Amino acid sequence: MSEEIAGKKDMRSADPAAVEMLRIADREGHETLWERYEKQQPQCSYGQLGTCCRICSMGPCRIDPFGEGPTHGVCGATADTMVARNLARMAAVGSSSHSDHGRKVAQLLKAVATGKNTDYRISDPEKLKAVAARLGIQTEGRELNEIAGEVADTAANCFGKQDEEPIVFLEKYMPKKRFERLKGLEDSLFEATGAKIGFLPRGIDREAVDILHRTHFGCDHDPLSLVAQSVRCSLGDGWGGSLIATELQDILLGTPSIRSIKANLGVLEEESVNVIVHGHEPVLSAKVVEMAQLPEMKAAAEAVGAKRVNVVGLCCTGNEVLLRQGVGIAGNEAQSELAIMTGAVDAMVVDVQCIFPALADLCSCYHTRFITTSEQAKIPGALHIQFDEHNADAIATRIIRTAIEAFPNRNKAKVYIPKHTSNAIVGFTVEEILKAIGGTPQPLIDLIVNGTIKGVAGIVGCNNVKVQQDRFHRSLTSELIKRDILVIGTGCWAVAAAKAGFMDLPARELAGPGLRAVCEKLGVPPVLHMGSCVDCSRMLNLAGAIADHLGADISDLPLVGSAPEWTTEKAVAIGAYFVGSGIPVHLWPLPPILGGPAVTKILTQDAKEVLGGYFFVEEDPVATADRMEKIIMEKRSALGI
Ligand code: XCC
Ligand code: SF4
Repeated sequence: MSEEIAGKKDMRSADPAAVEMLRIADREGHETLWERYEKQQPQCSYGQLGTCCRICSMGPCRIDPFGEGPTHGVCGATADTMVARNLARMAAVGSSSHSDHGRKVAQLLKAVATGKNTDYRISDPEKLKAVAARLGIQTEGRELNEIAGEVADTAANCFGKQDEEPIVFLEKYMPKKRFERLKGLEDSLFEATGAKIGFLPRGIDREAVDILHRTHFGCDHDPLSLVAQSVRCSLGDGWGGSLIATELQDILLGTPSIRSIKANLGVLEEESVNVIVHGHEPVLSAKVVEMAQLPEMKAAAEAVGAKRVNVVGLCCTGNEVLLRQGVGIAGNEAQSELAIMTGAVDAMVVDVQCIFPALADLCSCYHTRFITTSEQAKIPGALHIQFDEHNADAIATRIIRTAIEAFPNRNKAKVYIPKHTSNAIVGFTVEEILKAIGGTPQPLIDLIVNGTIKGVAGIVGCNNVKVQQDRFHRSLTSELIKRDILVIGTGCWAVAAAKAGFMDLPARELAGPGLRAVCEKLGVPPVLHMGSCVDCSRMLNLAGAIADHLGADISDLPLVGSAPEWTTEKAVAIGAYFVGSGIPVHLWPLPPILGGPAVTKILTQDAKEVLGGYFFVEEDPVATADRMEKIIMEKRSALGI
């Protein structure tokens, strides 16, 4: 390979561990997402602009936004209708993924409360009581199981209730001013137009089904109405499904506390049986971690010549076990294939979401067992070990034994583990943040008011092959902390930030003087890991706690969001519920909306007035940081600080 090509190929990732592994991939002739992406070029520009429709069988129809060719689909649909319908469906799918995860946790809590499940227990009674109190559920003089049963029923009701009232979780958790604003918006739009447009979700499932209905052939064609429903459905995710997942997982698996972990491929151990847990639902992965520590598992590993069973995480299931059990994390989304190529992974165990089907073929080139476990995520070529939370201990044990059995088949000569790991201090839940600053949001508010910290940026989301892996995450994060903006976040961004060392104490040196001083005083890094994708609800809760404490709306606060390498429909839902909650959100790569001028205007301009939150796009990390800082400064001056 010429030096120039090699140099270009190294531009696939900003993470040195990934770059090392990609060189191995090239040498061994393994295709990764980067090569498959090349083969997809040029990608369909109608798809990129959002102006293709295949909702009915008279299509597919497409509209050239530059005015060459047809201006309407066969049914007469405009480009804006197509864009808005496609966007709404993305929000519905994203919300459904998070929320269906939340539903399962609610069902598990109910099963534990009624004694039907004995593999799990109420690990955090304090959190249970706090959630119950928030929901207005009586706790005094009641058994824990009784309270848990009622919390679970209340959660279940948010999914399936049939009346027109907003779901209880949203009503009780959303700051008062925001709730009133959305309610007022519904009323004023009705007065102005005579048409019903809703923002407050009536049922988590219902709002997703509503989108499936209204985007059926021949229903809603109005961009504003479709965008509003996308926001409503997404709010049902952020303040409903995702929030339920977070809160109830804390009750069942424990509320995370601040701790140190290691991040990057170097967490794999050459002499141990390595099991990677990948996906999103910690109900299984927490068990795999727990069972791996049993003495008989260690003995079984030793019997095949290994030191121990080393469970590590990837993506958001990784974030979950990292937060609660201190497990190391091997990487984010774009690293899943690279981890297998170390030749040191004995089993990759996956549950749902963000799992490349390419992993099946790749694992077959190694001794690695690729184990699917969810009814909702089966992949041809994988070994399926059906997970059942009522038999969790036994199934987790079987998974670990499968990995141990694979270990002797490792081709030791081919094992290569990049030595990179970074230390990361993680586990900044709202509870932990408040504890660290003395119990109320006031000290944080004071720091913002006196300008020591200018504001807070929440960064979320994925890796995207269209952006050099982790580059946007890294540059944007460092630019923001340099400007005395506290950075919090979740998901694959959090893994990128951990790998880059931003979550370790020395990263304070990279922060501006104000933020640095605060971090030194509190003994925390300038960049805070708040969890997995569903834990974006923790960011909403933090924003809500500050807003309620001040009697303000979230949209008044110097807060801003970004999804700089977003990939999935879940990221669309997250972006939409941030915007619906009053937070301006940066996106890159371009969302597929630009072919619809009315939709683009609603999301990037009109929303600012109506919701307080809005989207903006920007390709360059420094320019993005400039823009985010400007937004924060505008909010500050509006507050008179
Ligand atoms: Fe998936 Fe949550 Fe995105 Fe990563 S960050 S690629 S959604 S794993 Ni939410
Ligand atoms: Fe074409 Fe209309 Fe059918 Fe879409 S719904 S495929 S625009 S005819």
